[in-house]
Amino acid sequence: MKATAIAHPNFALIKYWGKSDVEHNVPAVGSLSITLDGLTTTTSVHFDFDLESDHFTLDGLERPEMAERVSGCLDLVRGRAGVDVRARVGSENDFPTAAGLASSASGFAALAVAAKEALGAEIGTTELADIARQASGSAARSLFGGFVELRLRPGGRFPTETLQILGPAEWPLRVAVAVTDPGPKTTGSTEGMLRTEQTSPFYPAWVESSEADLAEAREAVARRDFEALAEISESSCLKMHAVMMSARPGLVYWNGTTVECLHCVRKLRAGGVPAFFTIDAGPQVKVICEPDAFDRVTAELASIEGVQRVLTSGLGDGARVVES
Ligand code: 2P0
Repeated sequence: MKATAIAHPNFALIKYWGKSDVEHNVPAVGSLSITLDGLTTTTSVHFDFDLESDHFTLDGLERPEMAERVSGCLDLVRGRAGVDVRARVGSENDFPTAAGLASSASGFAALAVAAKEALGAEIGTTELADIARQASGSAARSLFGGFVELRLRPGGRFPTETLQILGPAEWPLRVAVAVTDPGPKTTGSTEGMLRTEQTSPFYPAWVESSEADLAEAREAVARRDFEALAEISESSCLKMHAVMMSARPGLVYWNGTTVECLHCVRKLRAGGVPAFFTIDAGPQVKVICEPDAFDRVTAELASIEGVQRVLTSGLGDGARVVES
């Protein structure tokens, strides 16, 4: 009853921010993302009837503040497998945790896959994505590789459906992450989303406009139209940050270097370099580019004062079992 799985973070190009059902963690908007191959979470789950409670370590340290969410995810898998047994869970990230690098996405995707394997539970892909989504909205997307869409399915068997829309090799874009502050973010995503919903006057407009953004991005991906994807992705990112900033108190995840990076990328694209940015709930700037532009993009980002390091990645596969 032991298995190890790996998963990679994903970065949303059309963003998820807000929940229609907090208790069941149902997103208020669909999202579209790319799964990376460069950063990896490795999670081992060992179910053991001798344990009285679940045990969880992240990068070798006990993290009691995350234990409830981990056990909640395990409960869903245990419920489907019909067994009542506790687990020892060890998770390792080869990149900074909780710094806006989507560690909860890769973490809960790897956890769901490893737990299902360890219990030999018969859970289909759609249902496993739904289990991961309940643990962390973005985690459902890391179950799949390449370009991935999470769609709302009100009234369906599951409230969302997650699917791959293009494989990683079908449009092999590259990603450079300018790390401007590797420390943990000031406000967690769940808290930030609730504050935004409750206090931003622009939140309804954000939700209303998301379907059109998704459709535009989906079409750009289908056509492999880089410029169109760049425009709609930067628009979704900036719109999400605008609605975050309009909460009370406003959520400002950026630092000065974040803004410098954003201008750098815009200048590069205006000069014909195929690159665009996206920024999540943290100050790091993720730059997506065509392979030919990759060296130029990483060199430009590395030269910006305040950029501490540049992580690089291609597009990769979804979460998978590596040992059972
Ligand atoms: C996203 N983010 O689409 C957006 C953009 C951050 C900014 O999904 O509350 O950790 O656990 O469902 O998945 C981060 O949110 O939030 C996120 P919960 P999660 O990638």
